[in-house]
Amino acid sequence: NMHVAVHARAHQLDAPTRTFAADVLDGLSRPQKSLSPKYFYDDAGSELFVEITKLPEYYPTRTELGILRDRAGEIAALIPPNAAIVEFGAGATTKIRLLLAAHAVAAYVPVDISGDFITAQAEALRGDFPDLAIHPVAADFTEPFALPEAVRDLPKVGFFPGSTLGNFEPQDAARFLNSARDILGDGARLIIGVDLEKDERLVVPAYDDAAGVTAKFNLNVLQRINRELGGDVDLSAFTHRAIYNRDLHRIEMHLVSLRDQSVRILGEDIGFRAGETIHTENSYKYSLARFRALARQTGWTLQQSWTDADGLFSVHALEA
Ligand code: AVI
Repeated sequence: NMHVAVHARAHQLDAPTRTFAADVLDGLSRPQKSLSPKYFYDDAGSELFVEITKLPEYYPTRTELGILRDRAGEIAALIPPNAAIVEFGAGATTKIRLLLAAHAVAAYVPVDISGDFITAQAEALRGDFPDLAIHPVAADFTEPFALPEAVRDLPKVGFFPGSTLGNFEPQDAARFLNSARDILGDGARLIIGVDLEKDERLVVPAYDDAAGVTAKFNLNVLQRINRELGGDVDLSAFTHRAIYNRDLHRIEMHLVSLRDQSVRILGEDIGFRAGETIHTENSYKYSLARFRALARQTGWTLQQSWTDADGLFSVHALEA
C-alpha cells in the first residue's frame, strides 16, 4: 500500500509498527471492518487480559487451572523422562509450574513474541527450579521457528494452554497443529487446553463482564491505534459488544460505532455508519468430537482427554 509506505516514512515508524499500520488500514477498508486480536496485547492490553483471567465470569483460566491441578499426576505420567517442554505463547508461568512441580523435566523452552516478558518470567522460574535448563525463544509461534540446539536431542512435549487455539480461524488452527508437529518432531507429545461449546448464558458474560474489563480490553486496540499510529479515534464513540455465533461455534467481539463518524489514521479518512462494527476477535469453542477430528486431521493421535466436572473446558494429550 503506497499510502501506508509514504505515511509510515513521514511518521518514522519502525518495522513492527509499519506492519500494524498496514494491517489496520487494510482491516478498516473492508466491507466488514476487522482488526486482528493479536493487536490486543500491548503492555496495557496484556495487563487487562491478566485482569480478565481473574473475573468471576471468565471461567476458562480458573477451570483449566483446576484440571491441571487435579490431573497433574496423570498428565506428568505421559511426559517421557528427560523431556524438553516447549510452551507456545508463554505468558504467566502459573500453568507450567503445575506440570514442573509434578514431574522433573530436563529443559523448558518458553516461546513468545515478547522477548522481554519471557526473559523476566524465565528468571523467576530459575529461582524456583534451579536444576531446570531454561531456553527462551523470542519468536512468533504461529510461524515456523527453530528450537534451541541444546534441546534438539531431547524428547519434546509441546504445551499450549489457555484455549489460545480458539482465537485462530479453523484453517489457521489446523495450520498451527501441523506446524507444531513439524517443530516438535517425531514422537513428540502436545498438551493443549481447549474451551468447550456451552450454553450461551455462560459464554456471553465471560466476554462481556459486569465490571467492564473486557470492554476496556477491546477498546484498548483503538487507544493503541491513536498512540502508535497517531490516530484521532474518539473512544467514547465506540462501544463493546460480544455476540455468540452458534452456527460458527464462536463468540465474536466487536466495537460498535455509536454514530455516523469519520476517523483519521495516517492520513486516511475512514467512515463509519451508526451501528457499523469492527470485528476484533473470534474465540472458537469446540466440542470434544470436533477437536479430536481436528487433531486427527493434522496428524496427531489422541492419548487422553480431561475435562472439569461441569464440562466447561478440556485438556488433551496428543502424540505425533
Ligand atoms: C487469549 N484468549 C484465549 C482469550 C479468549 O478467551 O479467547 C482472549 C479474550 N478475549 C476476551 N476475553 C479474553
